[in-house]
Amino acid sequence: MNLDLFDHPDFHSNWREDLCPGAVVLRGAALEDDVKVLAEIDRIAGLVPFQYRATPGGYAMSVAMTNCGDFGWVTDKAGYRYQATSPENQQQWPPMPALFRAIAVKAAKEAGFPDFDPDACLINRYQPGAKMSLHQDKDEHDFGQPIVSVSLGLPAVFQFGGMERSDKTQRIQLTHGDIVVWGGPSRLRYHGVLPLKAGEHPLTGSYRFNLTFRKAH
Ligand code: MD3
Ligand code: FE
Repeated sequence: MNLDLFDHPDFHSNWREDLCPGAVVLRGAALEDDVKVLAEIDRIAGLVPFQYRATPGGYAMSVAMTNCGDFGWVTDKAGYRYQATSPENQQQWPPMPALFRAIAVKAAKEAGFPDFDPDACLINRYQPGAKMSLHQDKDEHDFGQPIVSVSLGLPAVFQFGGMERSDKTQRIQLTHGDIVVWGGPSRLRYHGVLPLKAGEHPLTGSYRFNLTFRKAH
């Protein structure tokens, strides 16, 4: 047995946890691309800055957001929706980088969704205290397509429940490099993120980033 393998800087752990039918965690699956992905996030945020958008009820979200791809997810007093342009500058969102698409498509394939064809990537940025209340992702047109989530930076406690808001929830920690694929019978489960604990990550400082890849249209 060659234990040195595990000390080598090129060795990245990557293991699979089946959470519930249709939901798979690929631990560490984005580690090998972390620096490149973070550089792309920086570049995209330079084109369309992170915004604290308002919910339809008029409250500012604690999570800051931007998007890339053919469509971006936005919210304001008119409601939640996908649109092809940014409300800030009326321009198309920056294209989805080929690397982003490749990571998402590969993860979906590993989780049993070989036809995933994302056209939207929502980029969430959490600072300490930022959270996302329990919700369903149901603004997409085809629930047969999964959602792929990539976590980077500070760890978060992710919460997922069932098909009703009142269903019992489970908690899992999502850390730097983890990818989760939510499809099939898990696609419409309620989920959320507990308030981010303050900390310092060597690559992202005091932030957590989460990319969610979706087929919006
Ligand atoms: C479970 N984002 O942007 S990603 C969201 O960490 C969102 O920023 C969270 O929920 C975040 O909508 C969680 C994990 C996730 C994404 C979609 C799901 C879990 C899901 C869809 C169905 C069930
Ligand atoms: Fe969600």
